Amino acid sequence: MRSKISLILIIYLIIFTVSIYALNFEDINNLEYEISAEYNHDAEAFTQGLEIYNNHLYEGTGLYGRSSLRKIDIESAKVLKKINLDKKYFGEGITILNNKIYQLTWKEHTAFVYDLNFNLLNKFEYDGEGWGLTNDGQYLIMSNGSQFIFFRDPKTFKIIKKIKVNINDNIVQDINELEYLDGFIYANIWQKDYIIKIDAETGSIKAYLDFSNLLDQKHEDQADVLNGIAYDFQNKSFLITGKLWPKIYRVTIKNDL
Ligand code: DDQ
Ligand code: CA
Repeated sequence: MRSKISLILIIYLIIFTVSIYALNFEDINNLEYEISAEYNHDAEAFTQGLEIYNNHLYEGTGLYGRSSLRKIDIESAKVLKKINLDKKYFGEGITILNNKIYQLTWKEHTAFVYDLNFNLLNKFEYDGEGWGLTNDGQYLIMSNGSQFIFFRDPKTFKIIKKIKVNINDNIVQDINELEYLDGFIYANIWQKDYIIKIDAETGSIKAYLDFSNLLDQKHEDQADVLNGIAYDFQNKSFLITGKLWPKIYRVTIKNDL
């Protein structure tokens, strides 16, 4: 009996190891980028959501007792508006659609909806965890720490469809902060130093950006990982940061065809 259990365990271990190795990024495009500017970022902000709307940066932060929603002037890093969430909520991804700000919570099954002045308009309840949030102009697009990304109706929060994030059919989990642009979803993977570019129809990963060279510029901690992607339409570039990072970086992709 004991040996049967250990045999099963060994088989699982082999399958697990093989699936990890299958996740090599050799087949997919490593996008070159340039960091054209850097801005200050509140190193107390545990970044869980990042988006640009009408040339202002909006940020949602996490941790119990420190969760907030902020409107920020990019150049000066000045916080123009801020509300704190009740300490029972761990704030997660944010996105703005039809002049409404949506903010997820990690394990509290609650999404908050605010107007652009941060007045609370509505709340939705959902199953499971809340991680990243973005939108394609029609649907809210949400991650929950799994390999799935869900498209939800912004009026009802109902799930319309889901995609499975994968490289050549090997699933990729821990999908975190998101940013939708032109048919693709750019995503952080929790505790990984790269951003992946996902086909929003199929879930297949088409390319990635490697930010491991930015690592020495952040704190040395397991929690302060790369997280936060916001597309800046005016400057055709992304702003990226991490949880508790002192800087936000402007990233322009060079070889994206
Ligand atoms: N999530 O972003 C992966 C969804 C949640 C991460 C929560 C990590 C909590 C760590 C607390 C560290 C305190 C500085
Ligand atoms: Ca984002």
